[in-house]
Amino acid sequence: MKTQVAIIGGGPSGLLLSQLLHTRGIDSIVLERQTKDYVLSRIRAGVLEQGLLTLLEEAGCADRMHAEGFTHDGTLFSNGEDSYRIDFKAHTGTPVMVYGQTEITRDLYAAREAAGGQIVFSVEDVRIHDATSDAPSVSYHSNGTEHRIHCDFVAGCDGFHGVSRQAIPLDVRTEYEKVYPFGWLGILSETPPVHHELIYANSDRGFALCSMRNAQLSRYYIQCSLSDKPEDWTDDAFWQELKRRIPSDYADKLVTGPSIEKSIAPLRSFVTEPMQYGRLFLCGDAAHIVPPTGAKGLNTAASDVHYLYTALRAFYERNNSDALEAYSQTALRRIWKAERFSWWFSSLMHRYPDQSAFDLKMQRAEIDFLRSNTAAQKAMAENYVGLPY
Ligand code: FAS
Ligand code: PHB
Repeated sequence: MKTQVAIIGGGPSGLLLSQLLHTRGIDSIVLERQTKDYVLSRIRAGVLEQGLLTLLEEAGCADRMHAEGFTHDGTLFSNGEDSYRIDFKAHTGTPVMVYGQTEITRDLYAAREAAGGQIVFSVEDVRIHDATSDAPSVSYHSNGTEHRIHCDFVAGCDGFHGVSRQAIPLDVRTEYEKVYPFGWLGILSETPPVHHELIYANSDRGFALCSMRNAQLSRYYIQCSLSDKPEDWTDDAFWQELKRRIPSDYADKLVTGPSIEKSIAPLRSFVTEPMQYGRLFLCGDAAHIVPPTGAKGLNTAASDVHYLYTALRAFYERNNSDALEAYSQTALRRIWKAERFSWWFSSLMHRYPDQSAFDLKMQRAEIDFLRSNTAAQKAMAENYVGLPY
Protein backbone atom coordinates (compact mmCIF):
# COMPACT_ATOMS: atom_id res chain seq x y z
CA MET A 1 0.00 0.00 0.00
CA LYS A 2 1.10 3.62 -0.56
CA THR A 3 -0.14 6.89 0.90
CA GLN A 4 1.21 10.36 1.50
CA VAL A 5 0.81 10.37 5.32
CA ALA A 6 0.61 7.19 7.41
CA ILE A 7 -1.16 8.03 10.69
CA ILE A 8 -0.69 5.73 13.68
CA GLY A 9 -3.60 6.13 16.12
CA GLY A 10 -7.33 6.65 15.52
CA GLY A 11 -8.04 8.91 18.49
CA PRO A 12 -8.83 12.63 18.16
CA SER A 13 -5.30 13.60 17.01
CA GLY A 14 -5.07 11.03 14.22
CA LEU A 15 -8.63 11.45 13.02
CA LEU A 16 -8.53 15.25 13.02
CA LEU A 17 -5.23 15.28 11.11
CA SER A 18 -6.56 12.75 8.57
CA GLN A 19 -9.75 14.71 7.99
CA LEU A 20 -7.98 18.07 7.66
CA LEU A 21 -5.48 16.60 5.16
CA HIS A 22 -8.39 15.16 3.21
CA THR A 23 -9.92 18.64 2.82
CA ARG A 24 -6.73 19.63 0.97
CA GLY A 25 -6.57 16.47 -1.14
CA ILE A 26 -3.70 14.99 0.85
CA ASP A 27 -4.08 11.22 1.24
CA SER A 28 -3.63 9.36 4.55
CA ILE A 29 -4.29 5.97 6.12
CA VAL A 30 -5.14 5.68 9.83
CA LEU A 31 -4.03 2.61 11.80
CA GLU A 32 -5.91 2.00 15.05
CA ARG A 33 -5.03 -0.72 17.59
CA GLN A 34 -8.51 -0.98 19.09
CA THR A 35 -11.98 -1.38 17.61
CA LYS A 36 -14.01 1.72 16.83
CA ASP A 37 -16.47 0.89 19.63
CA TYR A 38 -13.63 0.60 22.14
CA VAL A 39 -12.23 4.00 21.14
CA LEU A 40 -15.70 5.52 21.47
CA SER A 41 -16.22 3.90 24.89
CA ARG A 42 -13.42 5.97 26.48
CA ILE A 43 -14.71 8.94 28.52
CA ARG A 44 -12.13 11.72 28.46
CA ALA A 45 -11.99 15.45 27.85
CA GLY A 46 -14.89 17.84 28.04
CA VAL A 47 -13.72 21.45 27.58
CA LEU A 48 -12.68 22.73 24.14
CA GLU A 49 -10.65 25.82 23.25
CA GLN A 50 -11.64 28.07 20.36
CA GLY A 51 -8.62 26.80 18.39
CA LEU A 52 -10.02 23.28 18.36
CA LEU A 53 -13.46 24.57 17.37
CA THR A 54 -11.90 26.36 14.39
CA LEU A 55 -10.08 23.20 13.30
CA LEU A 56 -13.28 21.13 13.56
CA GLU A 57 -15.10 23.76 11.48
CA GLU A 58 -12.33 23.62 8.84
CA ALA A 59 -12.59 19.82 8.91
CA GLY A 60 -16.35 20.06 8.33
CA CYS A 61 -17.09 18.31 11.64
CA ALA A 62 -18.46 21.09 13.87
CA ASP A 63 -22.21 21.09 13.13
CA ARG A 64 -23.29 18.72 15.95
CA MET A 65 -20.89 20.40 18.39
CA HIS A 66 -22.47 23.81 17.69
CA ALA A 67 -25.94 22.28 17.95
CA GLU A 68 -25.41 20.22 21.12
CA GLY A 69 -22.38 21.74 22.88
CA PHE A 70 -22.59 24.30 25.67
CA THR A 71 -20.79 27.64 25.35
CA HIS A 72 -19.43 28.69 28.75
CA ASP A 73 -18.35 32.29 29.43
CA GLY A 74 -16.81 31.49 32.81
CA THR A 75 -16.41 29.03 35.65
CA LEU A 76 -16.99 28.92 39.38
CA PHE A 77 -14.18 28.42 41.89
CA SER A 78 -14.84 27.35 45.44
CA ASN A 79 -12.67 27.07 48.53
CA GLY A 80 -14.72 25.44 51.26
CA GLU A 81 -17.97 27.42 51.51
CA ASP A 82 -16.56 30.43 49.67
CA SER A 83 -17.06 30.63 45.91
CA TYR A 84 -16.42 33.14 43.13
CA ARG A 85 -16.68 33.21 39.36
CA ILE A 86 -13.98 33.98 36.79
CA ASP A 87 -15.51 35.49 33.66
CA PHE A 88 -13.39 34.25 30.72
CA LYS A 89 -15.43 36.21 28.17
CA ALA A 90 -15.07 39.50 30.04
CA HIS A 91 -11.28 39.05 30.44
CA THR A 92 -10.45 37.60 27.01
CA GLY A 93 -13.45 38.05 24.74
CA THR A 94 -13.44 34.26 24.29
CA PRO A 95 -15.64 31.52 25.78
CA VAL A 96 -14.98 27.79 25.92
CA MET A 97 -17.13 24.99 24.50
CA VAL A 98 -18.25 22.04 26.64
CA TYR A 99 -18.68 19.02 24.34
CA GLY A 100 -17.28 15.56 25.12
CA GLN A 101 -14.18 14.20 23.39
CA THR A 102 -16.18 11.04 22.74
CA GLU A 103 -18.60 13.07 20.57
CA ILE A 104 -15.75 14.77 18.71
CA THR A 105 -14.27 11.35 17.97
CA ARG A 106 -17.67 10.10 16.83
CA ASP A 107 -18.08 13.12 14.51
CA LEU A 108 -14.59 12.62 13.07
CA TYR A 109 -15.18 8.91 12.41
CA ALA A 110 -18.43 9.80 10.64
CA ALA A 111 -16.65 12.39 8.47
CA ARG A 112 -13.81 10.02 7.55
CA GLU A 113 -16.25 7.25 6.65
CA ALA A 114 -18.41 9.65 4.60
CA ALA A 115 -15.29 10.69 2.68
CA GLY A 116 -14.24 7.05 2.13
CA GLY A 117 -11.24 7.56 4.41
CA GLN A 118 -9.02 4.53 5.09
CA ILE A 119 -9.04 3.51 8.78
CA VAL A 120 -7.72 0.04 9.69
CA PHE A 121 -8.95 -1.12 13.11
CA SER A 122 -7.59 -3.82 15.43
CA VAL A 123 -4.09 -3.61 13.95
CA GLU A 124 -1.23 -5.33 15.74
CA ASP A 125 2.55 -5.07 15.85
CA VAL A 126 2.79 -1.64 14.22
CA ARG A 127 6.39 -0.76 13.33
CA ILE A 128 7.94 2.33 11.78
CA HIS A 129 10.72 1.77 9.23
CA ASP A 130 13.35 4.15 7.77
CA ALA A 131 11.92 7.23 9.51
CA THR A 132 15.11 9.18 8.71
CA SER A 133 15.00 8.34 5.01
CA ASP A 134 12.95 10.02 2.26
CA ALA A 135 10.91 6.81 1.95
CA PRO A 136 9.63 5.74 5.38
CA SER A 137 7.12 2.94 5.78
CA VAL A 138 4.87 1.44 8.44
CA SER A 139 4.25 -2.28 8.80
CA TYR A 140 1.46 -3.91 10.82
CA HIS A 141 -0.45 -7.14 11.21
CA SER A 142 -4.15 -7.41 10.54
CA ASN A 143 -6.08 -10.68 10.73
CA GLY A 144 -2.78 -12.53 10.91
CA THR A 145 -1.37 -11.01 7.71
CA GLU A 146 1.52 -8.54 7.57
CA HIS A 147 0.98 -5.34 5.61
CA ARG A 148 3.30 -2.46 4.77
CA ILE A 149 2.37 1.14 3.95
CA HIS A 150 4.94 3.12 1.94
CA CYS A 151 4.52 6.83 2.64
CA ASP A 152 6.11 10.28 2.54
CA PHE A 153 5.54 10.99 6.25
CA VAL A 154 4.47 9.19 9.45
CA ALA A 155 2.27 10.94 12.05
CA GLY A 156 2.58 9.34 15.48
CA CYS A 157 -0.85 9.99 17.03
CA ASP A 158 -0.92 6.81 19.13
CA GLY A 159 -1.09 8.28 22.62
CA PHE A 160 1.11 7.81 25.66
CA HIS A 161 1.29 4.02 25.36
CA GLY A 162 1.86 3.93 21.60
CA VAL A 163 4.92 2.89 19.59
CA SER A 164 5.74 6.18 17.84
CA ARG A 165 7.61 7.90 20.66
CA GLN A 166 9.67 4.72 21.13
CA ALA A 167 10.77 4.99 17.48
CA ILE A 168 12.84 8.03 18.42
CA PRO A 169 16.15 6.64 19.77
CA LEU A 170 16.78 7.16 23.49
CA ASP A 171 20.00 9.06 22.73
CA VAL A 172 18.00 11.48 20.56
CA ARG A 173 14.99 12.11 22.80
CA THR A 174 14.76 13.70 26.24
CA GLU A 175 11.75 13.00 28.46
CA TYR A 176 10.51 15.27 31.23
CA GLU A 177 8.05 13.87 33.77
CA LYS A 178 6.27 14.77 36.99
CA VAL A 179 3.95 12.19 38.58
CA TYR A 180 1.38 13.67 40.98
CA PRO A 181 0.72 11.89 44.31
CA PHE A 182 -3.01 11.50 43.64
CA GLY A 183 -5.52 10.59 40.92
CA TRP A 184 -8.98 11.68 39.77
CA LEU A 185 -11.92 9.37 40.37
CA GLY A 186 -14.46 10.32 37.71
CA ILE A 187 -18.06 9.27 37.20
CA LEU A 188 -20.61 9.88 34.48
CA SER A 189 -24.25 10.04 35.61
CA GLU A 190 -27.49 10.58 33.72
CA THR A 191 -28.42 13.48 36.00
CA PRO A 192 -28.78 17.22 35.39
CA PRO A 193 -25.57 19.20 36.08
CA VAL A 194 -25.48 20.78 39.54
CA HIS A 195 -24.65 24.19 37.99
CA HIS A 196 -24.85 25.67 34.49
CA GLU A 197 -21.07 26.19 34.46
CA LEU A 198 -18.18 24.09 35.81
CA ILE A 199 -17.25 24.21 39.50
CA TYR A 200 -13.55 23.77 40.39
CA ALA A 201 -13.52 23.06 44.14
CA ASN A 202 -10.56 23.22 46.50
CA SER A 203 -11.46 21.81 49.93
CA ASP A 204 -9.66 20.54 53.02
CA ARG A 205 -10.63 17.05 51.88
CA GLY A 206 -9.18 17.50 48.39
CA PHE A 207 -10.11 18.66 44.92
CA ALA A 208 -13.47 18.15 43.21
CA LEU A 209 -14.79 19.15 39.79
CA CYS A 210 -18.41 19.41 38.67
CA SER A 211 -18.67 19.22 34.88
CA MET A 212 -21.16 18.03 32.31
CA ARG A 213 -21.74 16.59 28.83
CA ASN A 214 -25.35 17.73 28.26
CA ALA A 215 -28.50 18.81 30.18
CA GLN A 216 -29.04 15.24 31.38
CA LEU A 217 -25.47 13.93 31.54
CA SER A 218 -23.07 15.08 34.25
CA ARG A 219 -19.36 14.41 34.76
CA TYR A 220 -17.93 14.66 38.28
CA TYR A 221 -14.43 14.10 39.65
CA ILE A 222 -12.92 13.91 43.11
CA GLN A 223 -9.24 13.75 43.94
CA CYS A 224 -8.41 10.29 45.25
CA SER A 225 -5.45 8.29 46.49
CA LEU A 226 -3.23 6.58 43.93
CA SER A 227 -3.92 3.33 45.76
CA ASP A 228 -7.69 3.65 45.20
CA LYS A 229 -9.48 1.47 42.68
CA PRO A 230 -12.87 2.39 41.14
CA GLU A 231 -14.45 -0.65 42.81
CA ASP A 232 -13.38 0.73 46.21
CA TRP A 233 -15.98 3.49 45.77
CA THR A 234 -19.70 2.82 45.83
CA ASP A 235 -21.79 5.42 44.05
CA ASP A 236 -23.17 6.55 47.41
CA ALA A 237 -19.66 6.98 48.86
CA PHE A 238 -18.70 9.05 45.82
CA TRP A 239 -21.74 11.33 46.09
CA GLN A 240 -21.25 11.82 49.85
CA GLU A 241 -17.59 12.76 49.35
CA LEU A 242 -18.36 15.10 46.46
CA LYS A 243 -20.96 16.89 48.62
CA ARG A 244 -18.36 17.39 51.36
CA ARG A 245 -16.00 19.13 48.92
CA ILE A 246 -18.35 21.64 47.25
CA PRO A 247 -20.21 24.57 48.88
CA SER A 248 -23.40 23.45 50.67
CA ASP A 249 -25.53 25.64 48.36
CA TYR A 250 -24.57 23.26 45.55
CA ALA A 251 -24.29 20.09 47.64
CA ASP A 252 -27.89 20.56 48.76
CA LYS A 253 -29.21 20.70 45.20
CA LEU A 254 -26.93 18.05 43.71
CA VAL A 255 -29.02 15.43 41.85
CA THR A 256 -27.39 12.04 42.34
CA GLY A 257 -27.96 8.84 40.44
CA PRO A 258 -26.26 5.60 39.36
CA SER A 259 -22.86 5.96 37.68
CA ILE A 260 -22.84 4.77 34.07
CA GLU A 261 -19.05 5.04 33.98
CA LYS A 262 -16.53 5.12 36.81
CA SER A 263 -12.74 5.32 36.35
CA ILE A 264 -9.57 6.63 37.93
CA ALA A 265 -7.08 8.68 35.90
CA PRO A 266 -3.58 9.11 37.31
CA LEU A 267 -2.18 12.65 37.00
CA ARG A 268 1.07 13.19 35.19
CA SER A 269 3.00 15.95 33.42
CA PHE A 270 5.13 14.57 30.61
CA VAL A 271 6.92 15.97 27.55
CA THR A 272 9.15 14.35 24.95
CA GLU A 273 11.70 16.46 23.09
CA PRO A 274 12.04 16.55 20.13
CA MET A 275 8.60 15.71 18.71
CA GLN A 276 10.02 14.75 15.32
CA TYR A 277 12.62 12.34 13.99
CA GLY A 278 13.32 12.37 10.27
CA ARG A 279 9.91 12.08 8.65
CA LEU A 280 8.16 10.92 11.86
CA PHE A 281 6.12 13.61 13.65
CA LEU A 282 4.48 13.10 17.06
CA CYS A 283 1.10 14.67 17.90
CA GLY A 284 -0.91 14.79 21.13
CA ASP A 285 -0.52 12.30 23.96
CA ALA A 286 2.18 10.44 22.00
CA ALA A 287 4.44 13.39 22.83
CA HIS A 288 3.01 14.98 25.97
CA ILE A 289 0.60 14.55 28.86
CA VAL A 290 -0.89 17.15 31.20
CA PRO A 291 -2.86 16.68 34.42
CA PRO A 292 -6.53 17.14 33.35
CA THR A 293 -6.99 20.05 35.79
CA GLY A 294 -6.61 22.74 33.13
CA ALA A 295 -8.45 20.76 30.40
CA LYS A 296 -5.39 21.05 28.13
CA GLY A 297 -4.81 17.44 27.02
CA LEU A 298 -7.10 17.36 24.01
CA ASN A 299 -6.52 21.05 23.32
CA THR A 300 -2.72 20.72 23.02
CA ALA A 301 -3.26 17.70 20.78
CA ALA A 302 -5.30 20.07 18.60
CA SER A 303 -2.55 22.69 18.34
CA ASP A 304 -0.03 19.97 17.41
CA VAL A 305 -2.38 18.86 14.64
CA HIS A 306 -2.74 22.46 13.47
CA TYR A 307 1.04 22.90 13.21
CA LEU A 308 1.62 19.57 11.45
CA TYR A 309 -1.33 20.04 9.05
CA THR A 310 -0.12 23.54 8.14
CA ALA A 311 3.43 22.27 7.61
CA LEU A 312 2.31 19.34 5.43
CA ARG A 313 0.17 21.66 3.31
CA ALA A 314 3.22 23.93 2.77
CA PHE A 315 5.21 20.89 1.66
CA TYR A 316 2.63 19.52 -0.77
CA GLU A 317 1.17 22.80 -2.02
CA ARG A 318 4.30 25.01 -2.13
CA ASN A 319 7.16 22.51 -1.93
CA ASN A 320 8.30 24.32 1.22
CA SER A 321 9.68 22.25 4.13
CA ASP A 322 10.50 25.09 6.55
CA ALA A 323 7.47 24.53 8.80
CA LEU A 324 8.09 20.75 8.84
CA GLU A 325 11.67 21.32 9.96
CA ALA A 326 10.47 23.74 12.67
CA TYR A 327 7.48 21.60 13.76
CA SER A 328 8.88 20.33 17.07
CA GLN A 329 10.19 23.73 18.15
CA THR A 330 6.90 25.43 17.19
CA ALA A 331 4.68 22.85 18.92
CA LEU A 332 6.82 22.66 22.08
CA ARG A 333 6.71 26.43 22.62
CA ARG A 334 2.90 26.21 23.16
CA ILE A 335 3.02 22.80 24.89
CA TRP A 336 5.37 23.98 27.66
CA LYS A 337 3.04 26.93 28.40
CA ALA A 338 0.13 24.49 28.68
CA GLU A 339 2.25 22.25 30.92
CA ARG A 340 3.03 25.23 33.14
CA PHE A 341 -0.62 26.25 33.43
CA SER A 342 -1.77 22.69 34.14
CA TRP A 343 0.95 22.26 36.78
CA TRP A 344 0.13 25.64 38.39
CA PHE A 345 -3.63 24.96 38.41
CA SER A 346 -3.09 21.44 39.83
CA SER A 347 -0.81 22.87 42.55
CA LEU A 348 -3.48 25.42 43.40
CA MET A 349 -6.47 23.10 43.64
CA HIS A 350 -5.28 19.81 45.15
CA ARG A 351 -4.26 18.68 48.62
CA TYR A 352 -0.77 17.17 48.54
CA PRO A 353 0.06 14.43 51.08
CA ASP A 354 3.40 16.07 51.97
CA GLN A 355 2.01 19.62 52.13
CA SER A 356 3.51 21.51 55.10
CA ALA A 357 1.59 24.16 57.06
CA PHE A 358 3.59 26.79 55.17
CA ASP A 359 2.74 25.17 51.81
CA LEU A 360 -0.93 25.33 52.78
CA LYS A 361 -0.61 29.02 53.62
CA MET A 362 1.00 29.65 50.23
CA GLN A 363 -1.82 27.77 48.47
CA ARG A 364 -4.47 29.73 50.36
CA ALA A 365 -2.70 33.03 49.57
CA GLU A 366 -2.53 32.10 45.87
CA ILE A 367 -6.25 31.28 45.87
CA ASP A 368 -7.00 34.56 47.66
CA PHE A 369 -4.85 36.51 45.18
CA LEU A 370 -6.70 34.88 42.27
CA ARG A 371 -10.00 35.67 43.97
CA SER A 372 -9.22 39.35 44.48
CA ASN A 373 -6.88 40.40 41.65
CA THR A 374 -8.15 41.28 38.17
CA ALA A 375 -4.75 40.78 36.52
CA ALA A 376 -4.46 37.32 38.09
CA GLN A 377 -7.94 36.40 36.85
CA LYS A 378 -7.15 37.71 33.36
CA ALA A 379 -3.96 35.63 33.24
CA MET A 380 -5.86 32.55 34.40
CA ALA A 381 -8.62 33.19 31.85
CA GLU A 382 -6.16 33.65 28.96
CA ASN A 383 -4.56 30.29 29.74
CA TYR A 384 -7.85 28.49 30.29
CA VAL A 385 -9.53 29.64 27.03
CA GLY A 386 -6.31 28.77 25.19
CA LEU A 387 -3.17 30.73 24.32
CA PRO A 388 -2.77 31.68 20.64
CA TYR A 389 -1.52 29.01 18.19
P1 FAS B 1 -5.40 9.13 22.45
O1 FAS B 1 -4.70 8.34 23.52
O2 FAS B 1 -6.76 9.67 22.70
O3 FAS B 1 -5.51 8.25 21.12
C1 FAS B 1 -4.42 7.42 20.70
C2 FAS B 1 -5.02 6.29 19.89
O4 FAS B 1 -3.93 5.49 19.41
C3 FAS B 1 -5.90 5.37 20.74
O5 FAS B 1 -7.14 5.18 20.10
C4 FAS B 1 -5.09 4.08 20.84
O6 FAS B 1 -5.92 2.93 20.85
C5 FAS B 1 -4.26 4.13 19.57
N1 FAS B 1 -3.00 3.39 19.65
C6 FAS B 1 -2.17 3.26 20.70
N2 FAS B 1 -1.12 2.50 20.36
C7 FAS B 1 -1.27 2.13 19.06
C8 FAS B 1 -0.54 1.35 18.15
N3 FAS B 1 0.61 0.78 18.51
N4 FAS B 1 -1.02 1.19 16.89
C9 FAS B 1 -2.18 1.78 16.51
N5 FAS B 1 -2.94 2.54 17.34
C10 FAS B 1 -2.48 2.71 18.60
N6 FAS B 1 -7.91 15.70 28.59
C11 FAS B 1 -8.65 16.76 28.93
O7 FAS B 1 -8.47 17.83 28.33
N7 FAS B 1 -9.61 16.66 29.93
C12 FAS B 1 -9.84 15.48 30.59
O8 FAS B 1 -10.69 15.40 31.47
C13 FAS B 1 -9.09 14.34 30.25
N8 FAS B 1 -9.31 13.14 30.87
C14 FAS B 1 -8.53 12.05 30.53
C15 FAS B 1 -8.71 10.79 31.15
C16 FAS B 1 -7.91 9.69 30.81
C17 FAS B 1 -8.12 8.35 31.49
C18 FAS B 1 -6.89 9.85 29.83
C19 FAS B 1 -5.99 8.68 29.48
C20 FAS B 1 -6.71 11.08 29.21
C21 FAS B 1 -7.53 12.19 29.54
N9 FAS B 1 -7.38 13.43 28.92
C22 FAS B 1 -8.12 14.51 29.24
C23 FAS B 1 -6.42 13.61 27.89
C24 FAS B 1 -7.02 13.07 26.62
O9 FAS B 1 -8.21 13.76 26.32
C25 FAS B 1 -5.97 13.22 25.56
O10 FAS B 1 -5.35 14.48 25.61
C26 FAS B 1 -6.50 12.97 24.18
O11 FAS B 1 -7.12 11.71 24.17
C27 FAS B 1 -5.32 13.03 23.21
O12 FAS B 1 -5.72 12.49 22.03
P2 FAS B 1 -4.70 11.60 21.17
O13 FAS B 1 -3.40 12.33 21.08
O14 FAS B 1 -5.45 11.25 19.94
O15 FAS B 1 -4.39 10.32 22.05
C1 PHB C 1 -14.47 17.10 31.88
O1 PHB C 1 -15.61 17.57 31.68
O2 PHB C 1 -14.18 15.89 31.70
C2 PHB C 1 -13.39 18.04 32.35
C3 PHB C 1 -13.63 19.41 32.37
C4 PHB C 1 -12.64 20.27 32.82
C5 PHB C 1 -11.42 19.75 33.23
C6 PHB C 1 -11.18 18.36 33.20
C7 PHB C 1 -12.17 17.51 32.76
O3 PHB C 1 -10.46 20.60 33.69
